Amino acid sequence: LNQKACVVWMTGLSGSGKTTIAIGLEKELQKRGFLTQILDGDNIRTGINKNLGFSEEDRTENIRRIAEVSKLFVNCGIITINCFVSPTLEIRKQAKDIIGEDFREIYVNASYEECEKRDVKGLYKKARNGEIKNFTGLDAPFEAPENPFLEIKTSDMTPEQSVEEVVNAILPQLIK
Ligand code: GGZ
Repeated sequence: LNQKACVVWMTGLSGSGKTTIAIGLEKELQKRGFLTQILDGDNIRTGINKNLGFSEEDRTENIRRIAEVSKLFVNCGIITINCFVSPTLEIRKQAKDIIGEDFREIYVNASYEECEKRDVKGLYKKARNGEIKNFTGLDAPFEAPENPFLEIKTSDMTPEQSVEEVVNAILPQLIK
């Protein structure tokens, strides 16, 4: 087999478009015969990380466990597509250190204002009203990656264009 897996690590604000891109990428990869697994809050924070919240300490532990799980997947040839806010340089460095050379960081960039406008889940409104504390970009930090593998500015593109850019960047990474 001349294929190798990697961890596609998407970082960005809530509502920036990580999951939308992940679903599109997964579809394109599966079409080409690759095995994939999406990891996001919906399958991680409800299960293995259900004891964790959004303090800095809990986010760090959240990302540590996710990185360890991703490493197991990638070692058996499954492309892991991760959608986590993973808000700080330090938290992503931890992930990178655990995963090693297979780590591919994608910055899904949309401004706070843009994400607040979208507010797909109504979380921005709740955060604004003080119903959610430690909300990333408001009263918890988000540090943009300094040197990501790829940056996607989702407010300048359609979801289809974003997916296409990611697919074009990732496909060559999967050949041995
Ligand atoms: C940020 C929060 C918060 C707070 C709940 N801050 O759009 P979503 O809903 O589906 O993505 C966000 C998700 C963030 O979880 P992560 O595991 O990705 O975070 S981290 O990497 O920082 O550990 C959002 C929702 O959970 N959410 N409260 N306070 N996002």
